[in-house]
Amino acid sequence: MRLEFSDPLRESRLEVPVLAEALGPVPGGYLLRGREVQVFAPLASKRFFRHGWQSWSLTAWVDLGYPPKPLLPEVRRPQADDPFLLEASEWWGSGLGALEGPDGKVLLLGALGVGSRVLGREDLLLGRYAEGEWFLGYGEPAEVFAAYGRLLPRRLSKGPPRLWCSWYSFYNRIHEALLLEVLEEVAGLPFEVFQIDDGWQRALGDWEPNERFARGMAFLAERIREKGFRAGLWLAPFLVTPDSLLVRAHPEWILRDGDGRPIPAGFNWGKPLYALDSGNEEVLDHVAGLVRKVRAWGYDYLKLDFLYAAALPGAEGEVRYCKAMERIREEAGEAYLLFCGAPILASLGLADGLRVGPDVAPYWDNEDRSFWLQDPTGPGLRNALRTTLHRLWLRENVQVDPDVAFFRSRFSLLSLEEMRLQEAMGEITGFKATSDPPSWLSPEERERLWAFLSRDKEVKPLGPYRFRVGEEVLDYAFLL
Ligand code: 9PG
Repeated sequence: MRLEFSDPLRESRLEVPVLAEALGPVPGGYLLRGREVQVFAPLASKRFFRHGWQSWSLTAWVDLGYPPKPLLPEVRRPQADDPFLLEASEWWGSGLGALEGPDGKVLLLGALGVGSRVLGREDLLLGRYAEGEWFLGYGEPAEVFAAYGRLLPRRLSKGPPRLWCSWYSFYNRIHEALLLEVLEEVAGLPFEVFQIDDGWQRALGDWEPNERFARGMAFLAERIREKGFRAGLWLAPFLVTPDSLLVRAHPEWILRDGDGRPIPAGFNWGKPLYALDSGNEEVLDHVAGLVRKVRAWGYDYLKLDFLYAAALPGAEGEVRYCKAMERIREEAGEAYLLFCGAPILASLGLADGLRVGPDVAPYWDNEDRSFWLQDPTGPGLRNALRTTLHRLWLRENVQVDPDVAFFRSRFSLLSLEEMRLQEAMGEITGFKATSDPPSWLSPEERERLWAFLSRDKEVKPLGPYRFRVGEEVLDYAFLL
């Protein structure tokens, strides 16, 4: 069958042969159905929009003239992307894919449900799916992505948060006295949330305070609320390390392959990572109990991290992921849920906030990792900005988190210009976070942080990678 896209204003017409069941036109394109759909693009495309699986996974226009490079080391693949995408010899994306024509118009094939992948070749988009519906759109990129987004689940919570998060200053070296000190420093700044990140728990899997939090987590939540903030806490509910008490108590809760071997969930902190089986009802009861516990401690902003673990081995696990996250959503009630390391499309409608890029860091790029290890998911402003920029079209569906902005020159390799690019991303998304303790800032830096938190600048898009933010024009095209 041939689908016709016409643009009456410019008198252009494109006929696209497709192999799929067509369900009819929708604004901006057509609905298709099929476990496999093939779209024969008459565009001779050089570039493919490669959409990564989860928050940290590469999302960018890639050059079809070069095959994807294998990310190294192999043990880190499960935490970088849908492992299938990283092992394929051709360019596949998660959930959607688009080809760019010579005139800059794009042809986009995107799934409306979960659990799909899209292959891109110069003249083909091939979508694979357990079952379900697809959107096929053609036209100006901003319009096509917007038309697709309108068909995806939405959950827009009240005002994106302004928060202080402990990670990008102290990493996991946090302790009670230190956080109480920072709490004194930030009191009076217009933050809404004070979020404790990784470092408070005994082990991944053992979600009780470690010896550095002697008075417990409820005590800290109370101190945080006394200062007028909401208390936020980091959890990785489906991730475990083999040395946790949980794994020793419940080895049967680990996600395993047909031969009974644990399905690898990655490697970090010098340890292999495993996933809890999100298809196991006992695991879901346990995770729901964890959410209930931290809510009872007084935390109503939860950063739920490494959520891809609940969807492994990849796209195939997304239906299971959605059920697990629905359960968490129910248990969490009114709490704000920030999903991180999370399968993107499968999180829509469930998350209040969604991290849409890799971690930032107080440096631009770690070239050893991005170049020699061919890993575009490592921490650094360059990787974070690149993927975030290519997911801004999701702003109509969920509050997108571009990760924290830096204001400090202390303990940082970032230039002022680089910091500005990240700060402006906070304005563009409305999600305003930092990890800088005010005591690390010079008076001018503190002034900038104050201004960032206390008023929103006017944002005007000037092109896909150019924005006017207040008085400033920011151009991100150089980093692509
Ligand atoms: C805490 C951090 C912060 C951060 C999250 C997440 O091994 N890894 O591949 C890996 C990736 C990301 C990562 C940590 C490890 O960062 O994005 O904001 O909460 O966890 O550990």
